[in-house]
Amino acid sequence: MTATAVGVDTAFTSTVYIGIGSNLDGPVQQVRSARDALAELPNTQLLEISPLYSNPALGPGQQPDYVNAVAVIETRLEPHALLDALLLIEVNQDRLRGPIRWQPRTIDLDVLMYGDRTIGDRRLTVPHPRMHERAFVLKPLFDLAPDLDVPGLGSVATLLGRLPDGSLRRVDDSRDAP
Ligand code: A4P
Ligand code: MG
Repeated sequence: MTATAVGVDTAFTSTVYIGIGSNLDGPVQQVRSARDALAELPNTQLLEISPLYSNPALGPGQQPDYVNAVAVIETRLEPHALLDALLLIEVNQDRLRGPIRWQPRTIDLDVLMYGDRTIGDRRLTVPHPRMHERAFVLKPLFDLAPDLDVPGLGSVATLLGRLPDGSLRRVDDSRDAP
């Protein structure tokens, strides 16, 4: 059963929030492409994507600004299968990985939250370990789910309230992507 055709039986699904970021090769279009790819995942339904926000890169050297957003899905994919699917979407969008951390990238897809589960193994840490420090994650997450609690960390609203969000600029997504 595919999500797009008949929906996903929510008795067996988890609600998952995915962080989306891009600062290379047309970031707005990259985010749109990732959204479309999420909508095509098997046993998954894309519920909503947040507004898009442009903001300065966190990382080494001079980098282009990022466009960030958060998507919420209902999925029957288990966490590691979902991670594999996200990595494949990244590959399909020409994501290259170099030796330096936090280099510019065409697309980055992070599992921010997987239901109320906490996961900590070699491949996956959930909730995402840096999400509570980042307005470019918390603001779009708040837009989607203002009452959400992050397991072990507190409410999104409280976490966001602790951070300056002055550097986030909402992208007008109705226009053609640059
Ligand atoms: N991994 C572990 N937990 C997770 C998770 N919850 N979601 C592992 C996704 N992956 C997770 O990721 C490295 C490995 O993390 C994966 O293979 C997976 O097994 P990566 O995508 O290859 O590398 P990365 O994203 O550069 O690494 P890192 O340290 O996770 O970076 P972040 O925290 O994702 O930050 N500035 C702005 N303005 N906006 C951004 O979106 N993003 C980053 C990357 C830096 N600066 C940014 C932004
Ligand atoms: Mg990543």
